[in-house]
Amino acid sequence: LGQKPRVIWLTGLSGSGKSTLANLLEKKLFEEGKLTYLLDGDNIRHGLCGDLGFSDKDRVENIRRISEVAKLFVDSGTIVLTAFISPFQTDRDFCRKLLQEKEFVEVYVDVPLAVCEQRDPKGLYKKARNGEIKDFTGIDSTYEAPVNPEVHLEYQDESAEATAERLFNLLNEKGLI
Ligand code: GGZ
Repeated sequence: LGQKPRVIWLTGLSGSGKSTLANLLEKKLFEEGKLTYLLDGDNIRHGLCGDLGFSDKDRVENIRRISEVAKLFVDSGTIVLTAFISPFQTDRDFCRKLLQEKEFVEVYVDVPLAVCEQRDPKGLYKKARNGEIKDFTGIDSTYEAPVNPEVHLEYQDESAEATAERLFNLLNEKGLI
């Protein structure tokens, strides 16, 4: 296929734009003739992980299953993009350890909580503040920012398209895709 199978793992708060960026990145990779697969809440949380909620324990299991699936896709030669909050460093490290060196690319989509809360595209932060949703990441559930990500992507005051382009270029420059 002439491509480097790997996992591009986006982590960040709810509303940070992970899914949007992953979709735009996937488009760019497709244009380059790469075989990709995007894992996100839409195709994971309704099916494979439909039995899981948002307790710490369920999030750990969610990320464990996603990691195992991602590994299978990498075995098949695919570039996997994932877009999950994945709040815990140990769980992201679990996926890293499942893979070979350089096959796990951790991308920190760094958007301050206040900005995510301002964007609030689904009104979930408002509900979390009202107590209608509990265990909400950043409000009453922990988010551990990556300790040493391959890419630290700050994303504010810029369009999704421009940010995705910046991400694509960063990955290219670092030889990660
Ligand atoms: C965080 C929640 C919660 C709670 C529902 N906490 O912005 P979204 O809607 O589209 O993305 C969030 C998504 C998070 O699912 P993940 O599978 O990525 O989470 S994790 O990696 O932590 O397992 C949000 C929605 O689900 N959502 N309740 N309590 N996000």
